[in-house]
Amino acid sequence: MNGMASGNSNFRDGVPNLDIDPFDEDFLTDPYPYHEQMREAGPAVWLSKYGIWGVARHEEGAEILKDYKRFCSSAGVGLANFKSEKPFRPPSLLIEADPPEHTRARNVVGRALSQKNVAALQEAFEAEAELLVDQILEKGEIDGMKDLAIAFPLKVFPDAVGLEEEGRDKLLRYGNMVFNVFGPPNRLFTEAVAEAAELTEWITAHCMRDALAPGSIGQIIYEGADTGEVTEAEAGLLVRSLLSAGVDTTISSIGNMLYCFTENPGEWDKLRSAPSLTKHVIEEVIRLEGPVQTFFRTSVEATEISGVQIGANEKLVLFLGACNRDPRRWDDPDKFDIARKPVGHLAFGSGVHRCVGQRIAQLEAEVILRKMAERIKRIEPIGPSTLRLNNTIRVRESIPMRVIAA
Ligand code: OVV
Repeated sequence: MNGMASGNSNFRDGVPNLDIDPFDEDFLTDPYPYHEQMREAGPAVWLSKYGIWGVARHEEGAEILKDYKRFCSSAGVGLANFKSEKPFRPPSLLIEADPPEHTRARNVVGRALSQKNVAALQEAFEAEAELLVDQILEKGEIDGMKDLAIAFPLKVFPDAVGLEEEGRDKLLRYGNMVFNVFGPPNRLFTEAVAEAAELTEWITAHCMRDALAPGSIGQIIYEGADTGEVTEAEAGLLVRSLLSAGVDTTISSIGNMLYCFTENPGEWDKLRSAPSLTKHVIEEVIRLEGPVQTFFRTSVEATEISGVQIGANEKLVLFLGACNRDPRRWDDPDKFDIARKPVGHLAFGSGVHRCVGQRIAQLEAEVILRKMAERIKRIEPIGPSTLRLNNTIRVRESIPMRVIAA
């Protein structure tokens, strides 16, 4: 199915037309050859199957993310155009909004997730990491996804937000749904939205002020309602944003980190002898194997990108994972190199929407990686890892691996 377009009614004259489906199983399983094809075809390519633009080069990806005036988010950051299609849930006040409304919401969340508030979580994160590393060393042979990449964030992050213990598996299903629904109405999308009624009811109830633990990040969000910056209902939607954005992404990143090291045992040895690289390693993992592979923007008016004419109200899909492997920007881009300091990668986005939870996400990954590097001499695969396909997130289903104590 994938290849050059031929005889498609959706043909755009004078630009590279591709009939790649970036959301089919083939692409989601191994996006990298398709990324290269799109990057080499031009600065923006016409994806005729969906009638949208694809952007796979770093320079243009960064330009679009930074320019919220020309490329808005309020029409949705998935394939659906909110100007003509009804969103499946009330839009996010953060990612599905533009300044000035976005700024007001962002300030409230930015304060809740400040350096200081996140630093206060470190001790609890470390205690949980210690416990999990004890457990995996006891077992020896583990599933890196279930035993670490899911277990760790699914405990520490909802604890930080102030969510009760009961029913946290629903968070996994909720995140999976939100990220599938950014894609086209394919099988992944349809199966996910089948759960929408149940999960929406659950998440809405658990984002209410009284559902959140005292002193939690969730309660700090509600302080924005006390000051009158947002309404009580808006504060609930902002807590929903934390729970939507903060689970799958960190699970994916920690899993992809384990995957990178099991595939590159030499890099594990290097990290153990240079633990000061830990922070950079995490950036290198998400440059190479980013959790969020795609976000969309919508052109506000007719414009151009590196000479390609874009019409008004057209969707553009940004391939963040492709930008982060653009050989125009990175040396040896497909190589996992823990000594690389990948400043400028787009895994957290860029511009006014740049990930507001970046610091807490980094802290989770840093704490678990430091603890592992301290106590584990070697990690090795004991079978093939598998992927859990999602329209937006690149995440493993399972990573069978052995851990050997230092
Ligand atoms: C970054 C992100 C992903 C998914 C959902 C949201 C944000 C939200 O604000 O709901």
